[in-house]
Amino acid sequence: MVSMPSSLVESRRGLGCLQGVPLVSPLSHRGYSSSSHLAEVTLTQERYPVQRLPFAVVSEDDLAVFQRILPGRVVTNPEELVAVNVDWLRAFQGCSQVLLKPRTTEEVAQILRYCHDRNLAVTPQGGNTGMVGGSVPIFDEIVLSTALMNQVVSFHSLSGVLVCQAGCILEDLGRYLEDQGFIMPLDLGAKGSCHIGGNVATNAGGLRFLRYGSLHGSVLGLEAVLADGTVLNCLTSLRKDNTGYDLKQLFIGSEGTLGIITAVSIMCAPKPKAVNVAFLGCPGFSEVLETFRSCKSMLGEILSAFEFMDAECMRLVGQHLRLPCPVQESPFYVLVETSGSSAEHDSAKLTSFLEHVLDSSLVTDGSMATDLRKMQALWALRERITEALSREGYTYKYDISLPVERLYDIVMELRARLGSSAKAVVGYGHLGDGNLHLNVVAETFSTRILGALEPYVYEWTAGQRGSISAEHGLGFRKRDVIGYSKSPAAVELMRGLKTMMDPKGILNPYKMLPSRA
Ligand code: FAD
Ligand code: 2HG
Ligand code: ZN
Repeated sequence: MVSMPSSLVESRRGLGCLQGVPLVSPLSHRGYSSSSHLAEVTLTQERYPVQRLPFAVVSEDDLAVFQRILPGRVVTNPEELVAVNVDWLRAFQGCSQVLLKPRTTEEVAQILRYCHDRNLAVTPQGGNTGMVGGSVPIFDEIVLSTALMNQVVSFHSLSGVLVCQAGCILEDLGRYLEDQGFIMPLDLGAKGSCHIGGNVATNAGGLRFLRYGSLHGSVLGLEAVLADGTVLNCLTSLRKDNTGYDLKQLFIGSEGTLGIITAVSIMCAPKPKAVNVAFLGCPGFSEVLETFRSCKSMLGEILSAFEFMDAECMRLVGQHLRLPCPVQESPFYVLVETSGSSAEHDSAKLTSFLEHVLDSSLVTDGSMATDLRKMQALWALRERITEALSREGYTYKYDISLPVERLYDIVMELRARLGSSAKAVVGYGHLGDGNLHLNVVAETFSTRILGALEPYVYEWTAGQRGSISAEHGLGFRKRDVIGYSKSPAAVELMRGLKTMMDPKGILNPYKMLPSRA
């Protein structure tokens, strides 16, 4: 029998929570840290109007059952629970008293079967790098981590299909594949911490989307455990399979609300033989757009990324991360990556593209890299913007897709609207996919700034027929604004699916679907 932690006893009286404990950044073990100043994080239930649903509270008997299923892998030590209760952005904090660390699908099934019977709520958690408060409990939900489900099951070098458990870290999978001449079809700044299961659950986009497309295409199969403990094995490795509804698609982007993904089968790409990165300075946003047009027409099939950032982003990565700007200071910067099979052919194409954009004054200065270290240094300027922003202060995040020609308008409008109340208003992102990361940084969270931003940003985005969440999902933060991008009929159908698959609502409650008015 596991002894009952005193904080758990308290929680039965009044949901006592972990407050004021110094927080360890979830990414710090891999060299990233989310924030240099460890300010206290406010409990989500105090900051937002949310009511705990009538789930059971974990009892001593429950802990004993969990211990039997997962010997030595039931965590109740409050210090160890801090990191899983707080999200990467330090914007949301729950007060879970239990962390479960299964190793196998069968263990996940036993846990969910039990939680379902007992009406205990569960938050699935991968690397806890999500941006919308989806990965942490809101109240005292049990955290089920995939951290120990990190085995590769198989890799087939002819088809390029990798089958692995959900808790494999994206970067580890990349290293494993590299040895065999392959790469993962997705890459993101959080690769050192995020899990492939979390990537699939959020339908992560990232830096290779332009080339390899969405996980809805590259995930060939998956295995998930449903709310009542049923194991759904859709772990096929076939490219083509039109036998009935494609159930795996339901779980891709379902943010832990329909089932716990325990394994995935994913199609990987051969490692490109020649990779080049060019980092360019542009005098204005219209030149950024023209550079993109030239890129598509002159680089064609070898173009693998087209990312942009504004001068404010460059200032912040310089100030907080000491990353030097490799080109002359400019209002905008663009990162172009090519990936192909012939170094000579690709560099000839890239050279003529660069001559064209420099001659036509679309670009004022540029820096090129072909060796790995220099390419990584150029990529770091773009990949580490999120980290630099968190060091600047509290960040209000918007992740929107728009017609590409309107992508920067909202950044300028918000600068005018907020004036000096914001420390920084920045725009950057996956321009090649029409995806803007609009971030507003202030000293601390303030309802006044939030009121100036919302619903303004959502209304503006809907007015452009854009999406209010291009790649990060809805989680807790954005569940109530789904209506800006989805019709009432679509939201009702989603609710119906949720009710059918999880009638007691135990899987990641308070997330993704809007609260009932
Ligand atoms: P978590 O954060 O742990 O969880 C995210 C959601 O998935 C939660 O709702 C959780 O309940 C659910 N979940 C996790 N695992 C499972 C599972 N096995 N089964 C069911 N549900 C599960 N995102 C992008 O799309 N593109 C980017 O370019 C990008 N760059 C980033 C850069 C940085 C520096 C950071 C910090 C984040 C970035 N993100 C990006 C956001 C984040 O990394 C992704 O959403 C990622 O896919 C989350 O994976 P994770 O393992 O950390 O999941
Ligand atoms: C990126 O593309 C991520 O860097 C994070 O999606 C974006 O922090 C953000 O707003
Ligand atoms: Zn992104």
